[in-house]
Amino acid sequence: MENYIKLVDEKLDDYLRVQYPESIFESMRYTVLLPGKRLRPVLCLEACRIFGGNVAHALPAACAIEMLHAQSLIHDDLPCMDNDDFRRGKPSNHKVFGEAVAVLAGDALLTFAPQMIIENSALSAETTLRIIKEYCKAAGAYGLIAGQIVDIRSETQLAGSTAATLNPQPSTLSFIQTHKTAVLFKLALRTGAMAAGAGEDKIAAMTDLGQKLGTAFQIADDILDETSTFEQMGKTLGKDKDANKLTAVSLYGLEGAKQKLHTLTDECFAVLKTQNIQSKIFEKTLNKIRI
Ligand code: GRG
Repeated sequence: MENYIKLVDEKLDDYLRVQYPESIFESMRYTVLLPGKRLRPVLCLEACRIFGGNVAHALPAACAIEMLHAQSLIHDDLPCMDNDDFRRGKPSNHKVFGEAVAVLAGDALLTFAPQMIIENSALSAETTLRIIKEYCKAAGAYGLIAGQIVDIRSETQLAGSTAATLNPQPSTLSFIQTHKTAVLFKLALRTGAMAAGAGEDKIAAMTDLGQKLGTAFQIADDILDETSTFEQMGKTLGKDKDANKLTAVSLYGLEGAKQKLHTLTDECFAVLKTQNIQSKIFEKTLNKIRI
């Protein structure tokens, strides 16, 4: 895991060298290079290794997915979205660089990331095109943006009421979990498998794993928002409850959410077993999420 993180950090540092106009590169570098967990690129590289690929060939796409993730964090923290002052233990991007630069840094990352995928000459044109298609779907109105808009809308609908009195639908929560969070886990795992030239059955297994793992991860994040500390999470906590957000905790309660989390992580372990995948990294990730 540490080796992958080092590879990713060095490559990101290299990709994001500061040049004119400095302010945009400094703002992009700031959030990307803060010490996040690097979960998505690590899963991408590990999927590539598992299916017999050369990890170096998946590295540009793994970094691109981390850039897309960082972009979503920068925009999510803006006052017009979740209005968060802290991220990864430090002031949010817009708190340091101002809102205009933070918006542009997010936009720049969103477009810089696929450029890195396209410029990777180690993969065939066909594989590159397929990964780019997946990237665009995951980032746009079929993916992250869809998740974010339903998340914001659910918050507005719940304002002034409680989750219980409004009886929000599990299907709405599931849409948010799938599109806001699981989408990048699926993208990472599928991309790693594609870079390794894995067969369609293996790529489909990564979709299944990514959906379950990503949903479990979002539920764990919802639980930790109520039970963790700033030091552990690096962001302001308790905001979901304050904002009356639709989360696994608001819908099912803390215990109910934990049960769902454990069921999902059990299902992830079952996918690994059925697929005969031996991966200490996947196991470690699942055990960490299980809280
Ligand atoms: C793609 C154009 C475009 C817009 C993005 C703002 C937005 C639309 C989507 C929000 C997506 C979002 C912030 C989802 C939350 C997912 C989540 C639990 C993130 C935290 O991930 P960690 O814990 O973070 O892996 P680190 O900092 O460790 O990388």
